Amino acid sequence: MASRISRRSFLKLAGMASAGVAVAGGLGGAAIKAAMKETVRSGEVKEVATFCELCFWKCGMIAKVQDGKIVKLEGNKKHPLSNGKLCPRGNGATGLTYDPDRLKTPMIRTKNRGQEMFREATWDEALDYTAEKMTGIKEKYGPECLAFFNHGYGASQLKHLLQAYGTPNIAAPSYAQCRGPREVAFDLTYGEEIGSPERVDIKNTRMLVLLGSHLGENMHNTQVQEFADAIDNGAKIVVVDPRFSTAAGKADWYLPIKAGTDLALLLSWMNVIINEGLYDKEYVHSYAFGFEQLKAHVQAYTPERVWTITGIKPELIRATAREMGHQKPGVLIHPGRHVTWYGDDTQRVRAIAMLTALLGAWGRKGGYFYPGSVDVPKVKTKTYPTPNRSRADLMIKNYPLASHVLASGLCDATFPIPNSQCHIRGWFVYGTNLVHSLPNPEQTRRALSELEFVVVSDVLPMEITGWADVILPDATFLERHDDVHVASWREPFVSLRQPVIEPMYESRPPWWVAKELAKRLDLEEYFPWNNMEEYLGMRLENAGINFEQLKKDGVVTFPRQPMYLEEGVPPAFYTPSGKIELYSPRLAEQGQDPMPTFQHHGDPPEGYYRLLFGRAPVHTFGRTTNNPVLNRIMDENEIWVNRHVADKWGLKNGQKVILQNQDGVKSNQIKVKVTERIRNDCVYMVHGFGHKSRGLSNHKGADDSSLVTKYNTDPIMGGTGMNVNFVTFIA
Ligand SMILES: Nc1nc2c(c(=O)[nH]1)N[C@H]1C(S)=C(S)[C@@H](COP(=O)(O)OP(=O)(O)OC[C@H]3O[C@@H](n4cnc5c(=O)[nH]c(N)nc54)[C@H](O)[C@@H]3O)O[C@H]1N2
Ligand SMILES: Nc1nc2c(c(=O)[nH]1)N[C@H]1C(S)=C(S)[C@@H](COP(=O)(O)OP(=O)(O)OC[C@H]3O[C@@H](n4cnc5c(=O)[nH]c(N)nc54)[C@H](O)[C@@H]3O)O[C@H]1N2
Ligand code: SF4
Ligand SMILES: [Mo]
Repeated sequence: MASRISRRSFLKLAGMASAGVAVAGGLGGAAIKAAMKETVRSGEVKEVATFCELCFWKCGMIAKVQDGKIVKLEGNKKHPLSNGKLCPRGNGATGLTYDPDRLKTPMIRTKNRGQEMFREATWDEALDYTAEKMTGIKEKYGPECLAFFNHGYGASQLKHLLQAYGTPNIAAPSYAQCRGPREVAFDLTYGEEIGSPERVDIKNTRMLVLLGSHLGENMHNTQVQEFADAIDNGAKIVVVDPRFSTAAGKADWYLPIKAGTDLALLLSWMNVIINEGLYDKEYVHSYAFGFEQLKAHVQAYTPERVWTITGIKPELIRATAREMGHQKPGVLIHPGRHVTWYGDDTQRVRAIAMLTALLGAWGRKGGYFYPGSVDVPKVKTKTYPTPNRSRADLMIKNYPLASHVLASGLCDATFPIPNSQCHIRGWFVYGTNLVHSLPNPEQTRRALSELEFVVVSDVLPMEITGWADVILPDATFLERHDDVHVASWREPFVSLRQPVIEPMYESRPPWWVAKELAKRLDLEEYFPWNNMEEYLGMRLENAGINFEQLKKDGVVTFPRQPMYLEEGVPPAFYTPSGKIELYSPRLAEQGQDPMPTFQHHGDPPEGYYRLLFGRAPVHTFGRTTNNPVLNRIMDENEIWVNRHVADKWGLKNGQKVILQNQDGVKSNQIKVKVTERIRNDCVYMVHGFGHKSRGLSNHKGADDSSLVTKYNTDPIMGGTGMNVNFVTFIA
């Protein structure tokens, strides 16, 4: 077990050591600083407040602009998600805006789809062509046959356009490939989703339990800052991970679990907590439903039996369970975010929700709080048409509990399905590199070849843009207005994105594209404003928010409301029974197991290792791995290999290998990292490297998604569990 390190050294590891001194801060600060100070500037420095989009956390940011160039980015001290700090990616966001590889003009395909051959086009040409194809699909097949894939805040006005056009088939990979199972699991148990930013009281917790969630590598700014606070406050920390993560270095207990067995551990913890009477009896008695069934259900999961499943010794299972009982109710079993691991993910996260209930930690200080909210209604426009056909991803039929459309489901529906109501004919893609984010990329490429029309809005020539018929070069977040971010949080707040500089090249903001397309699609009535500033003015005025002040401050916060049951929040649970549902009648009705039951996920065959993947502090998926500023810090990924495994294969640190998965698919070359910090039955890499697109400068490293040919579908909500692939070394 590693010794505990201090808050400062933790923040330093995570690259955020310098409170407020953003650009020079922490990991690689000097490199970022060097990259941004290439030219000496003399003009006045102007400060513009906005919020970051290098990931989806939306931290408040202050940009310093001199002679029309962004010279520095800092965290906004007034913004509750940044508290004056940005993570290393936010610090290096100018690397995106000033990336020489950026898409500079609209383009139209000249050769076969997927061959990455385009000619430059004018905006009029690109928009006329897109509108003509959209009209064609609507007339020939119906508007439902156009799917809109999106990720990120820039999509809001385009989403409005596509809803006005009449398609219900709107999806992001952040649901079925990320947090969908978590939202469904908590909704089934408490009648409420977790949402983002997560309602987790990390800074006040007495005990933090992380299953996978690799805070410190997963750099969601506020959570990393609060993790450091928790360390400072002496919170007990348990990290469960087959890999000794950055967070594991801070743990009192590190549990090197066999991948895919967390559900057994969770059930065993509940076994100990119930059998030793360590649960919050009053809370469970007053608010929960199905305790007796749960008690009976967990009897099979004794620590001795679960040891043989997870590899975690019974005394360690008992010691950590007892500590939870001792520290309750201020215990946070973190719900995770990227939870699509093995296909039974809703059940695993339900076990997290149930353990939380036993500890009385939902609605309690140090557990899950009730976030305050503020109402900022959207500007009213004409009502959207009602689609004639149901969502094409078939989820209404197969996954009635899914609360959002499944991106993977829309991809499936691009192939003709017998008796299907809707067969997708066109894709409108905004800010998502589907070839790298959906499982089984070969199937995604086949879907892309089948389509009648593909339009992609992006900022870089990514893999997905290579498949477009029309490419629309988006302005980066530092060059545009988007809709306001209305956030539920301890203190609810409203945050503004506004342009820091003018859009470079021929790039244009998405709200402008939406409005221009609306003109061509006869949908102008839905856009009764001339520009985004006018739209925002209308929206904010309706909500009584001073726009001029917001432009200056970047954020307006509203008073903190009671957050905990102990502060008087009424104990309301929005399930059908009005109670916390430990036993789930809704799952039983759907023919699903009303209680989470552990299932084996198979062991790797001889000579193969389970492929795991995650995040690096300085990158966000593949969207930053071409960023010249961030690449000065890390420009390729490595494959983590246990020392004994490396010895067996004769692999040396730094040597390059090719990985091959169970279906014979090979990766690019990737450097070996020989380490004791991972179990010997799995290997690990950071997701997002190994780009193949010709227009990008950085092709280094390997791409995990090409090896994810297999996935297990979550029977409850259709999420795609992707940690089920095995790889071996072939060179
Ligand atoms: N720097 C950075 N931060 C990010 C992002 C980014 O791209 N870059 N992306 C953001 C997004 S969208 C998301 S969803 C989150 C994702 O971040 P998390 O929700 O933290 O992601 P996970 O997939 O849970 O975490 C990967 C970790 O899980 C471990 N793991 C793999 N299999 C198992 C298992 O079976 N059991 C256990 N206990 N552990 C396992 C891996 O070893 C690795 O340490 O990060 C967010 N933050
Ligand atoms: N194999 C594998 N698959 C995964 C994951 C994994 O770890 N491994 N993680 C899963 C998770 S947690 C998530 S949330 C999803 C994320 O999946 P995606 O959202 O698809 O993430 P990226 O692959 O980074 O693709 C982002 C795309 O948006 C573009 N982009 C960036 N900024 C802008 C902008 O301002 N405007 C426009 N128009 N485009 C922009 C980028 O250039 C890039 O093409 O992937 C999921 N899929
Ligand atoms: S966590 Fe980092 S990349 Fe994400 S929004 Fe905040 S500063 Fe930007
Ligand atoms: Mo995600």
